[in-house]
Amino acid sequence: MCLVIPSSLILSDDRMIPHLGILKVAAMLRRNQIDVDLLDLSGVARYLEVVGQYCQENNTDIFGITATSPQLPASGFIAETIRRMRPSAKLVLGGPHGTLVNAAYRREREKKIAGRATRALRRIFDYFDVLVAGDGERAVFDIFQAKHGQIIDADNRNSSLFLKREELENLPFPARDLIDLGSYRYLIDGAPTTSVIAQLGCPFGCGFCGGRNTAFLRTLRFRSADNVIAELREVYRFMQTAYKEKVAQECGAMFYDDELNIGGDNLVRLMNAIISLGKELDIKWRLRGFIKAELFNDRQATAMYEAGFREILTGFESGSPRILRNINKRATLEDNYRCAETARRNGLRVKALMSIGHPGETEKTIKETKDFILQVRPESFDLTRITVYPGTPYYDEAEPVLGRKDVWVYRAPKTGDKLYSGETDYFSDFMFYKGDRGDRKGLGKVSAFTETLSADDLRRLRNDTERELREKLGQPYQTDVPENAFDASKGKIPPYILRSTVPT
Ligand code: B12
Repeated sequence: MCLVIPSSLILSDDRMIPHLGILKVAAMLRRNQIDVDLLDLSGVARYLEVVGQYCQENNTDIFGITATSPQLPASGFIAETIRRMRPSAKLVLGGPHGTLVNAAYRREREKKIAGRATRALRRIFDYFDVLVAGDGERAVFDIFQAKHGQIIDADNRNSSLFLKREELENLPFPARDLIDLGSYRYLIDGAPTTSVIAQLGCPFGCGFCGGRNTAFLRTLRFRSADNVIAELREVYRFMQTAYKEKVAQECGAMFYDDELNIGGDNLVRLMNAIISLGKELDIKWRLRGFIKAELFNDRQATAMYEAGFREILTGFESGSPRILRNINKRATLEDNYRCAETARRNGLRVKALMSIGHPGETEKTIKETKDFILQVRPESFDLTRITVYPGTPYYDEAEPVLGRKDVWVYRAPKTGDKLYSGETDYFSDFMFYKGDRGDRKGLGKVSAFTETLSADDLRRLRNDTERELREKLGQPYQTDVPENAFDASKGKIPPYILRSTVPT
C-alpha cells in the first residue's frame, strides 16, 4: 500500500509541519506486518512527476491519500495521474476534508435534503473509490475489502473503528521515520522543531471550526503524561538523527492540540514531565502550542514557561464582543485581555490569531479588532479571512437563500446576524489562505460575505487592516520568503522524496 501526503498549493512553505495523521495510519499498518510506502509530496512543485515515476517503478495497487480541503486540487491531480498509469488501483481518500464533507452530508441526509454537501461528497467519488471518515488507525484495514463508492465511517462513537480514549495509549507513535524529517524547516527560537499531538478533540462550538458535529474532532481524548513523554523521547531520537548537533542543546516541539489547557491540571502534569525529560536528555525544549483564553491561568503559564514555552498562540479572533458571541467563542473580550496579561506576566509572548468575515462583520467590527490588537500589542499576529468549509456550523447550519440557487445563509443563534456563503468545487477552486501571499499566487477565491460587506470588501479590509497593523506594531510582512519557497525541491525531482518500503 502507498500512502500519499499531497502538496499544499496554498502554503508559502509547505515543508514546515509534518502531517501526523497519515503517519499514524502508516505506523498501524506496519505494526500489522503490512508494507507501506510513503510519498511525501509536501513542498514538491513537480509532485505529479514523482507520482508518475512511483507508478512506473512499483506495482502498488492501493493508494491512500490524506487531504485537508485546500489540498483537494493537488489530491485530485494525483488521483488522476495514478488512475491513468494504474487503472486497476484502488484509490482511497482519508483525512479532514473527507471526514468533514461526510459529516455535512450526514446532516443533509437527516434533514432529507441533497444539497451542497451531498454534491461535495459525490465529487469525491469522481476521483476516489473509497472514503475513510474519522480515525484511520483501524479503519485502514477495512480498505482492502471495500468496494467502489463505499464510505468507511469511523467518525461515530458507536463504531468499533472509533478509538476510545483508553485505546490511544496502545497505539504506535506516528511513523516519523517515513518522512525526511531533516528536510523540514520549522524553527522555534532557532531550534529545529517538529509537530506533536498530545490530545485529540475540542468540545466547544466555534462557528468557523470544522468538526463541531463530528465525534472525531469533538470528543476529548487525552493521553497520560507518561505516554506523551514516551513519544517525545522517540521524537528526540528522530530529531537527533535528522538534525545532528543542531539539537544537541535545544530541540523544538510544536503542539498541535486544539487547546493544550482544556483538561485542567493535565497540562501542568505534562509540563512537569517535560521538564524532567529535558533534564534526563540534557536538552532544553523549545515549545509552542495553542491555549484557550478563558481557561488560561498563572499555574499553567508558569509550568509552560518552565517546560520551555516562550510563546503561546491563542484564537482571540475578534475585538468585537458581538462578533465573539456570533462565533460562539465563549471567551469574552475581558477574558482575552486577561489571557494576554497572564502570558506576559509569566514571560510568554503572545501570538494573536485573529479573523474577519464572521456573521454580522462590518467595517466597525473590523475596526474593533484592529483596536484590540493595538491595545494588546501581541508580539505577533495572524489575520485570516474566514472560509466556510463543510463540517463547520457556518456551513452545516446554513439554509438556502430563497430565490438564489447558489447562496446559503447562516444566522448566528444569539443575534440573528448573517453570514452568506456559496458552493465550492473543492477539486478545482483553490481556497483563500491568509492574505496577500495567497492572492499574489492567484489562489484567492472565497465566497463568504455579510450583509454589509461583500467578499471583495472583506478581502480589501483584511489586507488594509493587516498592513496598517504591521506598520503600527513594527512587524513587517515576512519579506525573506523567496518567490519559489513553495518549491522545496527547487524545480527538480529531488532525491530526498522518501519512497520507503518498510520492513516490518
Ligand atoms: C496541524 C494542523 C495544521 C498544520 C498542518 C496540516 C496537517 N494536516 O497536519 C497547518 C498549520 C499547516 C494547518 C494549516 C491549515 N489548516 Co489545519 N489543522 C491542523 C490540526 C490542528 C491538527 C492536524 C492533526 O495532526 N490532527 C491529528 C491527526 C491524528 O488527525 P488527522 O490528520 O485528521 O488524521 C487522522 C484521520 O483524519 C485519518 N486520516 C488522515 N489521513 C488519512 C489517509 C488515509 C488513507 C486514511 C485511511 C486515514 C487518514 O487517520 C488519522 C489518524 O486517526 C487540525 C485540527 C485537528 N485537531 O485535527 C487542523 C485542521 C486539519 N486544519 C484545518 C484548516 C481549515 C486549515 C487551513 C485551511 C487553515 C486556514 N485558515 O487556511 C490550513 C490549510 C493547510 C493545508 N495543508 O493546505 C481544518 C481542516 C478543515 C478542512 N476542511 O480540511 C482542521 C480540521 C481544523 C478545524 N477543526 O477546522 N493545519
